[in-house]
Amino acid sequence: MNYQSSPVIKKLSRPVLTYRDIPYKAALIFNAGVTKFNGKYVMVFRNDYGSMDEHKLEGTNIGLAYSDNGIDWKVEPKPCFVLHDDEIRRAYDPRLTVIDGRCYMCFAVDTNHGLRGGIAVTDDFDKFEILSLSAPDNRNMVLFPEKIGGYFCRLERPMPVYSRGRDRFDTWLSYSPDFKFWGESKLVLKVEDVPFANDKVGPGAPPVKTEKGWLATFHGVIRDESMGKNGWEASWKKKYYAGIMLLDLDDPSKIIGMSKEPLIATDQAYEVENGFRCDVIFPGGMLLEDSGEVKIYYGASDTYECMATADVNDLLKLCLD
Ligand code: BMA
Repeated sequence: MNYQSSPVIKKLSRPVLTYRDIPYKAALIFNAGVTKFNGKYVMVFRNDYGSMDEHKLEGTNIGLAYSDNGIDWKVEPKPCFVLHDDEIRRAYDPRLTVIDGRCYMCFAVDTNHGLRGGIAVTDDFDKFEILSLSAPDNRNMVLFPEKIGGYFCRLERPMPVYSRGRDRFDTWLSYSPDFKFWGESKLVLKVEDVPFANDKVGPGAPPVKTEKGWLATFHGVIRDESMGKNGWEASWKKKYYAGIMLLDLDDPSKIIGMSKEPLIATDQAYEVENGFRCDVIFPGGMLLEDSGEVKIYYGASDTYECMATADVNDLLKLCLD
């Protein structure tokens, strides 16, 4: 089944950021986190660097860009965050949330002993203090912008292997008093709840507060064994869609409503052709403007960073109808 983007979604006619915009070695620019901090739009983006022409990748870092309007971005001269040592291979897929005037960055970490989810805090995007790294396997973490019931909250996607069979990964919520210790974990969104997923569902952008609830994007993944070559790789058998749901303001483990159709699907040429992994939409940033416009930032085909807009009331309606 080929799903389409919701009619409430307006995509920009081009990616907001590609390797061409980066003043240092860059190839795949995608899965960014975006927020507003100190009066500016800030983006941290994943850069899998190497050669676009030869389809060769050498490493990963996280780059930094600023914007006055959320559409035109200026990239800083060097990457802002790199993790690499004997144990840690790389950090990637950053997400940003401002809490009490400080900027928190969640990220995924590949290590020699599993995939971990990290949380760091920064005031200037130069110095980062790492507050926690989860036990493996867990990642795709996003923080809510305020305490709920006296605790900080994060959505996350652990990866159970023995109990659910291969790749049946659901979205969970955990609480923390201090960003270091996480617990009271609750199951939020199950793969089987989402018609456009048969493989995994994970958090997208950090949730946005509205009068009706926490508006939260997520990714829904369909594995289709009949798919073959669909990008740089010899074979790529998955499609990623962005979905949208509404979580209870006081108990964000409770889903108030969810759109049964994807919010964003691939359709633009740069989303379906010549990418590293085509047909992937991976939302990582969502901003609610005073006008009611919602800006949604997403990685497309693991190759470009893109943006779409929608009206907040249309998004709420999608969740509640
Ligand atoms: C996931 C993550 C994402 C990526 C997606 C599609 O497992 O690795 O970073 O965008 O796969 O390849």
